[in-house]
Amino acid sequence: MNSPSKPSNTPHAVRSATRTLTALVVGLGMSLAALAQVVDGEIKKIDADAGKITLKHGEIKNLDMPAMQMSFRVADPAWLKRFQVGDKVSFTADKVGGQFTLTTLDARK
Ligand SMILES: [Cu+2]
Repeated sequence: MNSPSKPSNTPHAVRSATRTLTALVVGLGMSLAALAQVVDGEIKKIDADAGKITLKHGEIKNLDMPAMQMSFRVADPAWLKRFQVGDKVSFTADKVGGQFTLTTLDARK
């Protein structure tokens, strides 16, 4: 009664996350993922209606961009709800359809 945890939970969750990540990377195109550099940032604003997240970010070498604060479109709309203002994140960004877009976004520990 006191031990409801199942040993199979963790491997399943990891497998699930890996599958999701793989689908995301394939969906975005491997060339973008291969070129993009992981950058540290902090979330300053989330505009769910516009599908944009404003980040204060470090230098983004693959976009030839110095550190600044700016807004990005998001590759996955779920991020608009998963993250909060003040969250420290690491991300990759690229130009997709002429607009600066976050192609990956993860909480930073
Ligand atoms: Cu910028």
